Formats: sequence, structure tokens, C-alpha cells
Amino acid sequence: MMYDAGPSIDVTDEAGGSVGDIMQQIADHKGCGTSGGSGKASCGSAAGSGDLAPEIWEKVKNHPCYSEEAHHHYARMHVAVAPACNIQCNYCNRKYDCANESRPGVVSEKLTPVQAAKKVLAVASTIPQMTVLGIAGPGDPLANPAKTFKTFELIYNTAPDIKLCLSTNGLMLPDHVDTIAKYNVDHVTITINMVDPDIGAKIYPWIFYRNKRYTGREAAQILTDRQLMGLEMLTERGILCKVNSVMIPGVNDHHLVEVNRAVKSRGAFLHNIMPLISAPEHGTVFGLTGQRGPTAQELKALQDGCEGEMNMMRHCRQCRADAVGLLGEDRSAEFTTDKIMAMEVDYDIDTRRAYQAQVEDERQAKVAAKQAELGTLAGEMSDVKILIAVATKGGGRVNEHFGHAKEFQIYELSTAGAKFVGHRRVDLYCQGGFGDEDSLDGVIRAINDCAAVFVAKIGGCPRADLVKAGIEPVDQYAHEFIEQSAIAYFKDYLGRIRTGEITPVVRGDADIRQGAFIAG
Ligand code: CLF
Ligand code: SF4
Repeated sequence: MMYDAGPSIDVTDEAGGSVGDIMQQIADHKGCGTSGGSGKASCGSAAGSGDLAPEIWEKVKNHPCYSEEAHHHYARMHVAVAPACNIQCNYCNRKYDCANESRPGVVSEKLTPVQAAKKVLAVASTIPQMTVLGIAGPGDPLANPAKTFKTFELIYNTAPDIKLCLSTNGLMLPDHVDTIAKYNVDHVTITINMVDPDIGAKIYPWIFYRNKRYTGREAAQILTDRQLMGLEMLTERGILCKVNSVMIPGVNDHHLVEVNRAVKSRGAFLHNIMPLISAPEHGTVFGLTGQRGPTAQELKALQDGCEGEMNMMRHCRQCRADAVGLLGEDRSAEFTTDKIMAMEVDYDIDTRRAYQAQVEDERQAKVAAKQAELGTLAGEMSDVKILIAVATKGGGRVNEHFGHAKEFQIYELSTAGAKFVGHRRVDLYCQGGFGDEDSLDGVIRAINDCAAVFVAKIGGCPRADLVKAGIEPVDQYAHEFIEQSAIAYFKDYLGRIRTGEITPVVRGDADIRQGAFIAG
């Protein structure tokens, strides 16, 4: 959707409908599971153009966080203009990125709104598939409202094709809903970890609200009231809301089902349950007290359990507050202030559109290939489900070498097709000429619940170790589309079971990697 510059003018979308009408339709949509033709919860990360009302699809189709499908093709960037925070979370150490939206790792540079706007234009002219600007910290954007909204205003006026996105802890959200709407920030994430203040008191030691510090249950009560009020106010205005929740085993893991119901009933569009990242070296309360994060299977079980209520986001990378690029890659080091100052910035909306049209063609080809392959599974009767890991650099293709993979995408295969269910970050195996055995052990632990790993290429040594661990290395689909290849593999897999060539075994659990992101 394209908006004219200026916050107060009457704007019209490309299809000719007024944005006001679209906002109303989204407001009427009222969250997942209440519209769409399938009778199933219809919106959410895996939804496609056929599942959503056209005006909502238009809003999410190029947003890498709101559409799983889009995240293979489109990039986001964050600008770190919001250093202060108004609450304390036990999983956050203030010298690290906001854990609501980012993995633990320091922000390289804090920016002024003017610097941030320059950076956005520099990135937009270099990475034409960058479609979304998010403000997600390193503190809370709404604890820094002047800087946050000045940045949005500058971008709104200079780069009108870029979607604006905001992530907040929600404490000050009700006070800023009008301004959020004014700048057409049409994607807002609220981190909601509880709706029960007794549980909240175990997560938040204090909040600072209207010049007063609150602690314990009282603090958590104010926070939950403000979060839910803000969510309702936004969805009533037709602003798409995603809820992020940090899964903290033994603290809020079972309770998140209740959170899921509470946010769904208030119109949240998507729920993103993320694993707690907690290690002593982060210096957080949870890190220092030894609070563990969930295992891969615990996380998936909770996400699966909530999916009947509402579609779940499973492709979140817990990005840095200054992340740039496709989810899962980080190109922020290419866009430091020094480098931006030396860059020739040529922000050309037509070039961006032309590039995005090519991306769209590739994306449509991918969807068509998947649908055609799915047809070949028709008539297959089996309750076998397996997970596979895929090495990819993006574009929805199997196009990364095993040794170069910094993460593996995880798909669940069944007679229903191939479904993206998560990703696992790993240390690089290839160290330039030799393989790192420690890293290989880490990779195997990270994808231990998978029956196979799809790669563009793999060497003899890791191949043998994977086979020994019961994970089949598959390189026959190099550079092909992931889902199409996965469905073809699964059909063959079922055939091999029938002939007795293989016996499916129950795989073990897998590790979610802790610790800081290694960029590059
Ligand atoms: Fe950024 Fe967040 Fe917007 Fe996305 S991230 S402000 S909604 S543009 Fe995305 Fe990153 Fe997960 Fe956030 S992968 S941490 S969900
Ligand atoms: Fe840290 Fe974000 Fe929580 Fe603030 S809201 S304490 S910055 S995780």
C-alpha cells in the first residue's frame, strides 16, 4: 500500500479504497480465527493470500514478521533511537538490547532521529527488499516518545513506501494510540508475558509509571491493565497488533495459554511465543539465578497447543534493536554512521518497486511449485510426521552449504504438506578450510529432532557424523524451492517406509542455542 506524504491528508490505497475503510475492515476482523473461509484460524504467520481478507493481506504480505511466507523474501530494519526504559524485566540487562524484540548483544550505535532517517534511506537504496522500519529499542520506544515519533515522522515524509512498525512493553501505549495512528504505524507489537499479576511479580521487579515507582504485584497489575487496554484501543482503530510473549519455564509457560486467549479475544492478529534466552554472562536476574529457557520441543508443544486458538508466529529471530536485513541475517555492520556518511544515497521508489516486482514473481513461482507438488501427495494415507532442517540464505530455496549455515530452518512434513515450524541458530561448522568438530556437535544437538537436513552442498566428514546421529544429509534438491523439495522428499520417505527400506524412529529433543548473535 502506498501513502502520500503528510500525516493528516486523506489517503487512498492503490486499489482505490480509502485507508479509513481499510482500517475499519481490519478493526472488524478482530483477530485470528474469526474470519476467512476455511473455518480454521485464518490469519497469522503462515497465512497466504487466499486465507486473508484482501485488505489485510495487502498490509501483511511484504512484512517479514507478520507473514512467514514473506520472511524468505523481504527484509526489515530497526533503528536504535529509544535508549530508556520504564520497567524492569528479569530477563533484561539494560546494557543489552531489549529482550522483547532482540537477542542479547549490545547495540552498536544509538542514533538521533535525523541519523536514523538517513540510515533508513541508505538501507532502502541498498536493499530494495527492505520493506519495514521497526523501532524496538534498545529500551522501550514509548518511554522515548519524542525520539520515536520524530523518527516515524521523518520516514513517513521521505520514504512513504516503507511500512512503520513499533514494539513496546505496553505501559505507555494507551497514551500514544492517537499518535501511532497519525503516522500510519500500522503494525504494533506488545510484549505480554502474563495477565495474572502474581505471575507478573515474578517477571517484573518494578515499573516506573506517572513519576512513581511501583513494585511487586501492584506493578504487574498496572502493567497488565495498561497492556490490555492499549491492545484493545489499537485493534478498535484497525491497527494490526502482534503479541510477543517470552516463554519462561516454571514461571509463565502454562499461563501463556491464558495469555493467548486474552489477547485473541482483544483482537490481536498474531501471537509470537519466544524462548527465554538466559545465560549467566548476560548479567540478567534470570541468567544469574539459573532460570533456564525452554527446549525446542517444549517451545513447539506450547506453540502447537496455542495454534488451535490462534495462528502462531514461529519465525521470529529475536533480533537486535539495530538489525538490518532478512530475518536471520544481520547486515547492520554495513550501515554504521561512518559508512552511511560516505555512501551515495539514491532512494528511488521506482527502482525499489521494480525490484520488488521481481521478488513477487519469484515468490509466486514458489507458491505455484509447492501447490503442484502438494497435488502429488493426494491419496497418501499416513499419520507419519517428521521434522527436517534446511540450510538456506533466503528466497525460499535450499541454497546454503552445510558448513556455511548460521541457522537451519525447521519444517514439519506430513501428508498435509510442509509447514515451517521454527529455526535453530548454530555456530559455523566451516572455519575456512577445515571443519570445527565442536560446532558440528552443536549443530547435531540443534537439529537432533530432525530426520534429515537439506543442504546445497556438504563434505564427507560432516555427512558421516550426521548419518551416525540418524540425520539424513540431503543435497539432491540444491537450489530448488524448499517446500516443493520437502514434499517430494516426504513422498519418497513414505515410499521407503512402505518397502521396508527405513523404519521411522522417534527423534529426541533439540537445543535452542543460548548466547549472543554472531553477525557476519
Ligand atoms: Fe521489528 Fe518487531 Fe516490527 Fe518485526 S522484529 S519491530 S515486528 S519489524 Fe520480527 Fe525481530 Fe521477532 Fe520482532 S523477527 S524480534 S517479531
Ligand atoms: Fe529490557 Fe525491554 Fe524489558 Fe525494558 S521492556 S526492561 S528494555 S526487555
